[in-house]
This record gives sequence, structure tokens and C-alpha cells, in this order.
Amino acid sequence: MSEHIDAILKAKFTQTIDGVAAATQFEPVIDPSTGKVFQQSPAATAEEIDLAVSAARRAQPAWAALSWDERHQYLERLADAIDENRSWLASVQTMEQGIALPASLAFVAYVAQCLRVIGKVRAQDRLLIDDDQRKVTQSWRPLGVVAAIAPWNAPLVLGIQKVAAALIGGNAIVLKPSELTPLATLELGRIGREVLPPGVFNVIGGGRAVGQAMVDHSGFDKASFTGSTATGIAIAKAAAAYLRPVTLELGGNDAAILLPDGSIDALVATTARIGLVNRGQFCAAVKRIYAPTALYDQVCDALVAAVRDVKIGNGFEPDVQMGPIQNEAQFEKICDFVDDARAAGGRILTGGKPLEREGYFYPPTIIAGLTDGVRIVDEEQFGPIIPVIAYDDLEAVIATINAGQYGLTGSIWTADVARGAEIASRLVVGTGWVNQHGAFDTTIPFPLIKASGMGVDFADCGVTGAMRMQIISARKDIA
Ligand code: TXE
Repeated sequence: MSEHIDAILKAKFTQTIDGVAAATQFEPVIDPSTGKVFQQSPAATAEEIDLAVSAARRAQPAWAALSWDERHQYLERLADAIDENRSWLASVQTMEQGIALPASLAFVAYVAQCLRVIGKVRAQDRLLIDDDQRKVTQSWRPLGVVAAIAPWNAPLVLGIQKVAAALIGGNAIVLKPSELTPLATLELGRIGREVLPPGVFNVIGGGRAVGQAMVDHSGFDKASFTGSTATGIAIAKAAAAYLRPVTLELGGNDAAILLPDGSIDALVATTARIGLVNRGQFCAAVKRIYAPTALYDQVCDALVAAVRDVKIGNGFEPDVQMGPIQNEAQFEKICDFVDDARAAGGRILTGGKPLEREGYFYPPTIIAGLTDGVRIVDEEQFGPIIPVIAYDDLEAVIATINAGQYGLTGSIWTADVARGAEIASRLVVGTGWVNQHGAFDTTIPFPLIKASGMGVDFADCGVTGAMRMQIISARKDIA
């Protein structure tokens, strides 16, 4: 149990606008382990959205005028403050998101680390030509003010990636977490007030209407979004009205393909780990497994053994490995997917129905006997359910995956790493993994393609995604 629970229940959460607290209207926040309201979150009024945008616009030029190293020092100080508040932030996140506390603590550690690592990235200027006639340089300038909208599956992690890339590149930002998980991010904003110049980092609350008002607002220079494909398309349409750049990190239907010589143990351990920590609510979790027919039963048995005895419960309870599904709509979606799979002839090897208790608890579920053409195989389940599909023809599997709408990531499991990399290169995905999956690294670019998004997150590409390229081309031979 966390020592912070009483304090979380009594706290007054506020937005951060121009470096000060703001809260005028409120919306309820639900604890997914009970399905009941436990707190209130401020939701931005139209006036507060305007205030946040104008504060960011006022603050941005002075922030951009700082050197990269000076901005990096600010990000380091924010990271230090996050580390000091780690236990509190993790507890707030567990209560609103449902994630087990140890995993929540690890996520907060990652948030601080992300600021430190991305803070070291520099957009590289280049001298393109320097001869007797011309000097031509390519430089990067900040875009200005970024509108950032985050989802509920990993609120702090997905929020900070946008904040770190925007801020180190000299932009100011207005961040809106999901209305389903606003509180930890509001606290991140409060912590930022103590560290960053006013107006540089604003955090506002609210749901779909506030998000839409942000992307329709004329005062932003870029929108950065993580969430569903449908909402990503709405945001791209709004951005088109201003020809404003967007980075969209949307859903995925990541396949893991086991080759006959691949490690079943490694595949199963990775699938279970990244599927359980956030209950499959992870864009780059393994969403379906293709196993050779000869190994099919062995793979299914190993998966069942890995997840059958997982301890499920309130994320604050000791030893709990897996909390509830984050929200009711997602919980219903998972129930529907499993019912649909069962009706299509899927064999439920473990799990397959919600726990009989309050809250949105759904156990890890392994489904055998399905082929492509069933929702759980073709669409994103975003939950702790894995279909295992038997195959004999690898080329047909690759063709099926490439014909799907998503293209986030995919993995190949094989003892022959070079062959694995060659097969991965034929998947139409942003990231092809060999003998790993969901292995995010903020120093490695993360490209977003097809219905999985647009743009590139992380590393130098993530930072230049919040900047504009400028060419200065000077004639030297005309005085
Ligand atoms: O997300 P939404 P939802 C997938 C996953 C999940 C499905 C639905 O499959 O089941 O999406 O999730 C804000 N303009 N992923 O519907 O609606 C909203 O307030 C501007 C994958 O809950 O995309 C919230 O802050 N903003 C994904 C954020 O968008 C709008 C993570 C996300 O909400 C808006 C989450 C609008 N018109 C879901 N409408 C991943 N890539 O990891 C909503 N919002």
C-alpha cells in the first residue's frame, strides 16, 4: 500500500497556466479498481485555453534564446524534481490508471530519464557549401508553441516524450492529458512550476472538447498526439486548416512471428511482461503471435503457463502484477473482442471472462484456433488478450501483416539474427525487432507509418520534428 492514498483523496489538483495554479471547472476522475469516482480534475474553460496559449507565446522567445545547454540544465532540474517526487507521482498514477505500483514507479523513473536523455540531443546544423561564391547553411529553429495531447494508457511517459522534445528544441508547450488519467500529469505541471520559467510548460485538463479546441486554436505551431487512429485523423484534419505540422503516434496491431529455430521461452517471457505490466494497453505490445504449426501447442502451453497464475488486483496491493483495465469503454471493448473470438471458433486456453468483482478487472487471456479475418487478429485489442495463429507459409504471414492497416512494429524470433533482420526488413512497419519486442529506447528514432501515425518520435528526429529547417544561402562574390 502507498502512504499517499489519503493525501491523494484529499488533494486539490490544479492546472498550470503561465506558471501558476488554475482551476475553475471540474470533472470527476474514476478509480478503475472500483469503477467509482475518487477525485475531481480541473477541465480548461475556453478562456483558460486562450490564457495557456498566450502565456506560451509570450514565454517562448526568451526560452528559444537560451542555449541548448541552458535548456538542457532546466530539463535536468525538472528530472531531479520528478525523481524527488517519484513516490507521489507513481501513487497518483496507480490510483487513476490502475497500473501496479512497482511498474508505476519504474515509469516515473523513465520519465525523469527521458528528460535527461532527450535533453542531451542537439539538432545538428550543417554547412552545405562554402566556396568562393557562396556560403550555404542548414539550421534548425524552434517552431514556436506545441499543442500536446496524451492518452490514458501511460500518461506520464507519453506526455513527457512530447514535453522533452518540444522544450529542448526551444518551443513552449501546452499539454493536455486524457480526461481519464489527468491527475499525475497535472502534478507534473505543478512540479514544473517550481523549476521552469512561467509559460514555457503549461498543463491543462479536460476531454475531447478541450482537445478539439486546442487543435482548432490559431495560436499553435504544431500538434503532437498519442491516441486512437480515429482521433489522430480528426487532429490531422484540424491541423490541415492551418497547414500545421503534426506528429501522430496511434495504435498498432503488432505481430510477433516465431520461426522454427526461435526461442519460445524468450518470446513468451517478453509477451507476458509487456502485455501484463500495462495490461496490454501499450501501443507496441505483442498483439498477435504467429507460430509454426509444428510448435503451435508448445507455444500455447508456454503462454498459458506464463500468465495463468498472475496476481491480479488493486495496483496498490503488495505482489499485484496486474491491475484493472483503465476504463469502462476499454473493458467493454475487450469483453466484445473475446466474445467475438469465441463465436468465431476460438479456443480460450486461459482467462476469457472478467473477474467477478467491482472494477474493470480482466485476466490474461490466450486464444487458440483462430485465423486472420477475426477482430482480435485483425484489429487492435489494446488489452491482455493474445491470439496465437498457426502457420506453415511464412511468406503468406508477411503478406497478411503487410496488408493490415497498422504499421507500428513487429518482431521476428529466430536463432539466425541476420535472417531475422532480413525478414523484419520486409515487414511494412516503422520498427522491426529481432528477438525482442516493445524495446523502446529514446536514443533510437521511432518512425510512425500507415494507420499507426505520422512523423518520427525520439532521438534527434523527435526533436527536429518540433523544429523548422532553415537554409541561409549567401552570395559572397557580390559586394
Ligand atoms: O483514445 P482517444 P480512446 C487506441 C486503443 C484504444 C482506442 C480508443 O486501441 O482502444 O485507441 O482510445 C483526446 N481532438 N489507443 O478513444 O479518443 C482525449 O481527450 C483532440 C492507442 O480513449 O484517441 C485524450 O486526451 N483531442 C494509443 C486523447 O485524445 C481529442 C493510446 C486520447 O483519446 C479529441 C490510446 C479530438 N477530437 C488509445 N478526441 C497508443 N498509441 O498507445 C479525443 N481527444
